[in-house]
Amino acid sequence: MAGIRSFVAIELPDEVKTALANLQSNLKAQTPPKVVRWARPESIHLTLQFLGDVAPGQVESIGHALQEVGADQAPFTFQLRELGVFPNPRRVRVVWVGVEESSGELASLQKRISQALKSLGFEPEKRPFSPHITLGRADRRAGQRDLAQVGEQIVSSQVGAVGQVHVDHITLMKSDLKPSGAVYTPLAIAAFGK
Ligand code: 3AM
Repeated sequence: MAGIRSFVAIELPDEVKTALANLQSNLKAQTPPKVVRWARPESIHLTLQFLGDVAPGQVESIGHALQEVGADQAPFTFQLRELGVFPNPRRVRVVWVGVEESSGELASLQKRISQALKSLGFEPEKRPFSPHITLGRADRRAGQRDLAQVGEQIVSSQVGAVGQVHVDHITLMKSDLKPSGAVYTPLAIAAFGK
């Protein structure tokens, strides 16, 4: 049976999605067209771990593993501030909003998720966790010069505080890749219990 493309995410409240949509509108107005494919505001999230294709029979045990992690987690808050790009301004692939959380709760939550999923056979990402909110991705047809110009514009922008997110659950999300963009659907929710 086909796998279910999945990832673990933090969902964002509607007011933050509205703030991100406004930010995207400003950026769209300031950047050349067809260089960045902007994410649909309603589907913007923070990815904690990408799982790839999951067997349908595994969804329940992943949900349980996440619920155990959530039961031992207290709610916390992070800030969204400023813009950046991956991997660097000359070679833009992802345009993101920065995540600030000084207590270390977010990194420790991500580590516990990755440990719980490792015991179910999902290898942790080799790259260090770099929390961010993807606003858009480089269009495959965009030229290097346009991309470098947008990269420079983004990293020299000063947008300051964009919003605040109170986190009280994590979500196992299904990703359906469609020509018009990925469509995300929650498969399981793990509420924080501490
Ligand atoms: O929320 P962001 O954009 O950071 O980039 C994909 C997205 O993260 C990422 O998983 C999230 C939901 O699609 N993703 C997609 N394919 C991936 C892969 N092969 C991946 N992350 C790591 N490895």
